[in-house]
Amino acid sequence: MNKTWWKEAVVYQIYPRSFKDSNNDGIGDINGIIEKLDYIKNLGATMIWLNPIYKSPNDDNGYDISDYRDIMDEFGTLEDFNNLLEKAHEKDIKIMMDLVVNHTSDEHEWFKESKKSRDNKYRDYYIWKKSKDGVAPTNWHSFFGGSTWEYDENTEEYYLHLFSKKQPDLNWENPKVRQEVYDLMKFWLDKGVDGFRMDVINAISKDQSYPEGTIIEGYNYGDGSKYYINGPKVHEFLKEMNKEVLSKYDAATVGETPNVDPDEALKYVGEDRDELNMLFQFDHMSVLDGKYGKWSSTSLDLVKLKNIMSKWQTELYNKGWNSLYWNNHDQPRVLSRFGDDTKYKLESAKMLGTCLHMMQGTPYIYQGEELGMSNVYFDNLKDYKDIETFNAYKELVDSGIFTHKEMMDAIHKVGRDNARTPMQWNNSENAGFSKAKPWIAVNPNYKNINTKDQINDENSVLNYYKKLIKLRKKNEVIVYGKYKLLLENDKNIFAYTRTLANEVLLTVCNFSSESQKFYLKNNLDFLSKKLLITNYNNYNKALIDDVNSFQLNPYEARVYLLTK
Ligand code: ISL
Ligand code: CA
Repeated sequence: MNKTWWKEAVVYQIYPRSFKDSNNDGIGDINGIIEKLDYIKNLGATMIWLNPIYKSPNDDNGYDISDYRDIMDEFGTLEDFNNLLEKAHEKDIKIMMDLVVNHTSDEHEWFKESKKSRDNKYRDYYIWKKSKDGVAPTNWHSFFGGSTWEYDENTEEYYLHLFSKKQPDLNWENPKVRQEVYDLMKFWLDKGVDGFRMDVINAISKDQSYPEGTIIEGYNYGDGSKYYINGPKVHEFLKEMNKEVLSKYDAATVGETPNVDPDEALKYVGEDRDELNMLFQFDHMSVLDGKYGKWSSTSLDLVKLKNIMSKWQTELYNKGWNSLYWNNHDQPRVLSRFGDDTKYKLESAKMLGTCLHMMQGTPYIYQGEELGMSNVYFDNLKDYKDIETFNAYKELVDSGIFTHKEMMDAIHKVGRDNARTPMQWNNSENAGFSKAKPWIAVNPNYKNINTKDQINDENSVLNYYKKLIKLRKKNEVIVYGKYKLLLENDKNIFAYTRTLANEVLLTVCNFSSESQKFYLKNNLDFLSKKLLITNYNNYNKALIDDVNSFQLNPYEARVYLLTK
């Protein structure tokens, strides 16, 4: 497997709206990020992924872009951005931008033109269709609820929007659209940005016959995803993008790709494919999904989670590169999802970090994860801000599928705003995020969970994450070692090895709130052992313990480096 800088990177994801507000208007901004570059440097991250900062009417917090070459007013100016890029580069921190090109905002100039008339020269920048038998062209259900089609009275046609109706899908069949995308990518790369995270990039190619989706139980809509996810021309388009743009720069790319399995994934990130470097798969994010997807989430089956993680570790090995993540701006906090955000919050936050960071792939840390930030439990629907949450509420409660109480419970568990409450900097008002009322309320637990307290606390989650990152930088086996799952059927312990030359890294994680016995029937052979990290103050005991058999505390994690 060839070595590259992005395989050795550690990425810190910033949701700018919620990171740091420099001018006290309640909204995080670019200058706020600049203020905190030293914090990120100190953590050890080598690249920042910025959620969208482009001009946007913010129907979906920046994922609805109205101008790809300018900055959202609330976040600052192009000059501020240039400044951020320069300052980050001075500190050897790279910047990865979000590239949202499956759709634009309906307030983008292209769409404003496109809807003027059927013969406008921008008409074909978007996907317009006539009604079929008096109804929408297909029965597809939108990611954000309702139909994927919106009728335009003026030109008497429907346009496609996989997300909100303010996010019309671009028509990638049109070579002019593709050229526009390549040009705007070059605009940012020429400025010096170091890569792109590509929003729902596996949805850009639609089946041109626009078939009906199979009816989803409980809904009046059909699931059309197989006609637009991993669609017929997606690889042709990405190869073209690679040839026209990416091949000319040393940029890192990660595609956001719901609904891919490793075989499909390798078509995007196979080292011989000339498409993308990495992708975000969602198998582990949907492991708790029930009848109504994430909204009917169940409790964790660790064996299932281990199988998913291991499948990706094994099947991409030597062929493509994984991205490693537990959190992002769309997901609930992992501490609340797979850990324990009450009694064992420190232990389980560190354990989860260990379990992920010792795997193969580029780790992505979502702001606040390094503190053990957890889900927020607002009582009032009005305190939420996310369009997905509101639309799902409408769809599921108004139809009688969920009661108000059931839906609020679901929002507490999986709503996207769990990730979007302000970053917790200190225990002063608004968690030190802003002196003004933040755009979304802070999580009241900021008094106990914040960077200021954690920086000086040896035992903090923050200092533990720092160590995890340092270990990765020091030990090649963590980056490149070959993965093997141990104790496949154990319901509580997630254990695996990574092997490179004569080194074996052994990671053992207890996912339960009970003490557990770790025991390997097939003993690992080694000449010497070193304990690299553990989340309990039991260093001496752990060193004396037999690595093939020992007792684990609740949520304990240990990593040994064995030399053969
Ligand atoms: O958030 C999800 C599940 O709760 C996903 O279905 C998500 O909508 C999907 O992964 C696409 O996400 C991306 O594109 C969206 C945007 O709202 C998300 O924030 C973004 O990550 C539309 O641009
Ligand atoms: Ca601000």
